[in-house]
Amino acid sequence: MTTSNTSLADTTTNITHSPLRHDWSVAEIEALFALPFNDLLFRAQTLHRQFFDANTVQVSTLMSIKTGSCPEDCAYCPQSAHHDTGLEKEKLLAIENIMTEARAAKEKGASRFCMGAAWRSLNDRDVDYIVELVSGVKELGMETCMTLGMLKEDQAKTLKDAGLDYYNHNLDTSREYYGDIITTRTYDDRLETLKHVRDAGMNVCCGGIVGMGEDRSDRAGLLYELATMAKHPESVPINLLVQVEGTPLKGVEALDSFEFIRTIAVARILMPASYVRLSAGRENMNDETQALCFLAGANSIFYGEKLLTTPNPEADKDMQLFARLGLQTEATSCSEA
Ligand code: SAM
Ligand code: DTB
Ligand code: SF4
Repeated sequence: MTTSNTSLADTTTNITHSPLRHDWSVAEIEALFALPFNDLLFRAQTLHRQFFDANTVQVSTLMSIKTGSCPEDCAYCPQSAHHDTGLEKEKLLAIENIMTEARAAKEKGASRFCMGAAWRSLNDRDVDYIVELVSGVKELGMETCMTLGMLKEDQAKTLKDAGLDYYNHNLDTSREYYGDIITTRTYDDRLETLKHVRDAGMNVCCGGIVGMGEDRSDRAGLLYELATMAKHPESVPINLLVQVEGTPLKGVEALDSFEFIRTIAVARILMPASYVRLSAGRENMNDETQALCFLAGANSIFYGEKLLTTPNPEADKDMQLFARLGLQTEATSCSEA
């Protein structure tokens, strides 16, 4: 049998000595996707072990600090004001309520607390509140992550000075497919915020969603954008679309589980030093699929019964799965950017 692997051989065999690559081509990435499943997983797991403890998973708990009525039209999102999803919208929550959730998350074993707001962009009038929140959660000894929409350069610096460890801002899909999913802001808007985050010295958390009706070339295109950044995102969340009634993507054909696992494996190979997070969508995955994701190099999850607005597996269920797989949770993973 002929394979297209030969041209890829030296991209992952000499891994101990090779620096991280930032010059991937879409064709090379598509060739990785096309590898026999066992070869792909073996390659991803081998590389994973060069950079990480293969039996340790970082766990982050997510909380929505401002829910619903977002002006953006993201076709996947239950929080967009453009879609009638029946979601109860909420005002920005009181800091003490958020701190109570953060303490509970810490007690259950989360090392990072991620806070999300259904905003197009951070408004200057909310910056003091956000800064106070970051300091409060940091004082608990947890890492902090925020996802608040677009940031200006000075806002990114202020968040960094406040001690924010990570900023999450996803590219979501390929540049080509993006316009089918979101029309109210551009791919370049997203990249500009990511530049501000990187320049301010924060860790970048950037990934996307699969299972939105895109094809494999779009999944490769998303990973291409991430893997060719001058510095890879420290954290790469791979979300499987959570289909929500009332969103335009409700009813789209479900992605084959093996294709999801392949996406994780390719992300691991392209960005071997980054945390690859098995993100939204675990509620609809069986234990075996999740185990294969860990084998493919996923080493981070969202932990706790809720994502932002949709359900996530119960913490106890995740702990049982970790015990069955002999996985440990990581105490802290924060590296200074
Ligand atoms: N409004 C901010 C923004 O869009 O950057 C922050 C919050 S937004 C909900 C954060 C991310 O959640 C999105 O970029 C998207 O990748 C993910 N997301 C939202 N709805 C989702 C869904 N139904 N399934 C999977 N991921 C989803
Ligand atoms: C990310 O990549 N996934 C998280 C987090 N970053 C903010 C959000 C998932 C949201 C899933 C739909 C919901 O619960 O509203
Ligand atoms: Fe708003 Fe973010 Fe949802 Fe898009 S993904 S609609 S920007 S909350």
